[in-house]
Amino acid sequence: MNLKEKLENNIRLSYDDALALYDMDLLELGTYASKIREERFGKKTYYNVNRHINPTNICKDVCQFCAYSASRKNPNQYTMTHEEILSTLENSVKNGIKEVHIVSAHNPNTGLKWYLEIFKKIKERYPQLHVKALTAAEIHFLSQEYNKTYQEIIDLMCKYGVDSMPGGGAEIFDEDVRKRVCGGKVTSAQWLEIHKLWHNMDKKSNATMLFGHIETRANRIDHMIRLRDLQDQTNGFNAFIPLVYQKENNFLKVTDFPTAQEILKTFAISRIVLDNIPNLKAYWVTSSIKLALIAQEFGANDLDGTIEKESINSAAGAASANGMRQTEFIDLIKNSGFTPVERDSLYHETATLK
Ligand code: V47
Repeated sequence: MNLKEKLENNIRLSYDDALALYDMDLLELGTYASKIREERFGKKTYYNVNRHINPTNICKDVCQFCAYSASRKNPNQYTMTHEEILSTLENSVKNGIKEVHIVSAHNPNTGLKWYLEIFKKIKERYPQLHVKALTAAEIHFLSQEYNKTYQEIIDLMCKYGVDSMPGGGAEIFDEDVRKRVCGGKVTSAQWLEIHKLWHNMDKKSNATMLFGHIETRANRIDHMIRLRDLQDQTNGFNAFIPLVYQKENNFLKVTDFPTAQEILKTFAISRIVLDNIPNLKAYWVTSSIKLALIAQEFGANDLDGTIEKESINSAAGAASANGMRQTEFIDLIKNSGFTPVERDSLYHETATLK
């Protein structure tokens, strides 16, 4: 069977097939990806009302692409107290957030309890709030720093009230590229192992892929296939999130940036190759809202959320520091011909707006 026959008959693609998709015409690729999206979601596009909090930017690791962590490029170190985090949340809860997404740098000075007790405090004050927190990179850091196994950290996360895990820290799985962009932190195998352990607790997580820097198309396909293999075993990933590399204020020397066509192809290919991960998120923060809206025509069915404040990607140049108003989000999705559907963190629909 040739590639087009496989696409027409929804046959799972091999690594070589998947790589060959990049040579296909963009609009043809978009048609195949849209067909899959339409069959599963029709015109619905999911978003959620959430708040991002990044409690510290002091980091033991040095990722070349990161502009957020405190370094000679970003001398403004900070670590929030639990009171500061809770008072930040007070306003957000009044604004109607359903999820708090907490990701920190790898700060060796705070102690393990600072990382964990905040979840318990949030749950005590706002039991209805979904806590999405601690990337596999943070879990790896905490396990090394405090001499605990991954499973012990995961048990503590469950005990302290973490509901789901975000997809950060995956970057790009290819070992050579990974060494160059973020050598020293969680390895690809460890990232996958941590998510597997989390899924084995009957919990959900997301998976990201940082692309548009020094990786090749082949590296992206390899990344997707490693995720697809794990998802076959666990079915624990809710969403795949291709993150477009932002170039400001970091240490990585990149000269060739992906065109909009290349970004859209990557979305469409993700939708086709990751046949077992239900949601494809066009994270508007890194793709820009304009391209995220167009990505709806290339397989994406989720645009993430209102965010309120974003520090990691905005430090590297993304226009996301102040999030987006819910009304604006809804209007943009509607005006692009799709139906905005508010979802909770586990992708249950909470409100559909006609
Ligand atoms: O892992 C860091 C990325 C990630 C840059 O799970 C950069 O729902 C682009 O994972 N250019 C953290 N990206 C953000 C993240 C995330 C975001 C939204 C939703 C979810 C989810 C997860 O940000 C890091 C890293 O890959 N990042 N620097 C940069 N210069």
